[in-house]
Amino acid sequence: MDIFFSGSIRGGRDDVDLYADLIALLEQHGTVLTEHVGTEDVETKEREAGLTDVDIHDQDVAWLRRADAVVAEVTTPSLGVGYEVGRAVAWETPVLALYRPEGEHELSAMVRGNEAIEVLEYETLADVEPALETFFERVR
Ligand code: 6K6
Repeated sequence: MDIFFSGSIRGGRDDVDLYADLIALLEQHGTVLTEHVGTEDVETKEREAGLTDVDIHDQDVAWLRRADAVVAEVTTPSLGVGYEVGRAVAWETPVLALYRPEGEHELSAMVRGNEAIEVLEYETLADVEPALETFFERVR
């Protein structure tokens, strides 16, 4: 099972430690293609590696196309996450969106109102674990 984890980068990195914890949970269910989303200094590292925005876009879209499932943390609004979720839906790839309602941003109607996207409202990682079990049982 190839899993694409989507989380904010230029939209804001407040949740990067949570992304790393979520990626660790996802690794129990398959191969996470986008571990870098949970890496503290991803932008610096990738700039040092000489990656352009075109490289990043093309690589991420190729991983997204290959993924069997997408899990997106959508609490911090991000254009890139919204774009990835939209493309995954268009390809009929199953999408689970994880959202913490106590955050400062209301979830977009384009996510919550999309019946092809499963939305989990949660507070802690303990709430996410059983939802992942159910989601991956359905996707497999
Ligand atoms: C930028 C310049 C040099 O290196 C970087 C690093 N940037 C990214 N690296 C990898 N994936 C990225 C990068 N920027 C965006 N993404 C993809 O978009 C990831 O798959 C995330 O899920 C999503 C985040 O979008 P923004 O709009 O919050 O950046």
